[in-house]
Amino acid sequence: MKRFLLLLVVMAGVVPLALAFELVRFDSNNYNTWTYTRPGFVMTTDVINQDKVTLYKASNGDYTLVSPSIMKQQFDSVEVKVLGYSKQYTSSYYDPYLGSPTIEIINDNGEVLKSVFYEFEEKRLDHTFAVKFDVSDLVNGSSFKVRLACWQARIYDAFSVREVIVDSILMPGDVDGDGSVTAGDITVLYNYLLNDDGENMVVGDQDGDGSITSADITFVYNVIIGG
Ligand SMILES: [Ca+2]
Ligand SMILES: [Ca+2]
Repeated sequence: MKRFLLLLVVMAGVVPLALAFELVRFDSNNYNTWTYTRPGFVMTTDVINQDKVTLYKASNGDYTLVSPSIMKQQFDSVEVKVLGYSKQYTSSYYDPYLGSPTIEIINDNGEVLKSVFYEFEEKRLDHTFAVKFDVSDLVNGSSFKVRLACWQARIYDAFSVREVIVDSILMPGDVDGDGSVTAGDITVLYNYLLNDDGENMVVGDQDGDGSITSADITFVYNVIIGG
């Protein structure tokens, strides 16, 4: 064990401040598992690229975009990054406030767990923004979805969604998700490497290089000695 720790010290390097892992994505190449509640509308790569996935309040209901189910794992927060367009922004009818989207975390029954109204202040074509949600109160292993809506928008204020990326934000080094970084996190990784059963442990890839190796143990060790 002493030699093991010595190896860790030798491998010590720079510790990034935050870790983010992509959970789900919506764009013209990744949309099949997303739900767009617009009757008769067929979502294709072309219609997404033409900014036709518009969110607004229609006479036959609200057009919303909902992510697939996301399993809550060992992470405390998620970041929802959105790129979209307001094509009617030069119209005198266009009101950026009305076209502002609401981003929600909902459960599988559609009940709202968290909600943020992201206010657009400028009349402009493109809107890029990110909203962070604390999901530490959700039980690990439970599932949730992300819903985007423009509850107040009319057709003139519609917001078209081009891209949505939902990232999990991890506390660097907290492999077991207990809220602190301790030797226990190294033990979890160490045991994983010893008994590699081929299962995917997303949070184990602490340095984000795509695989779980001794470098990830080093990463956690650096967090401990650095903090
Ligand atoms: Ca921990
Ligand atoms: Ca790694």
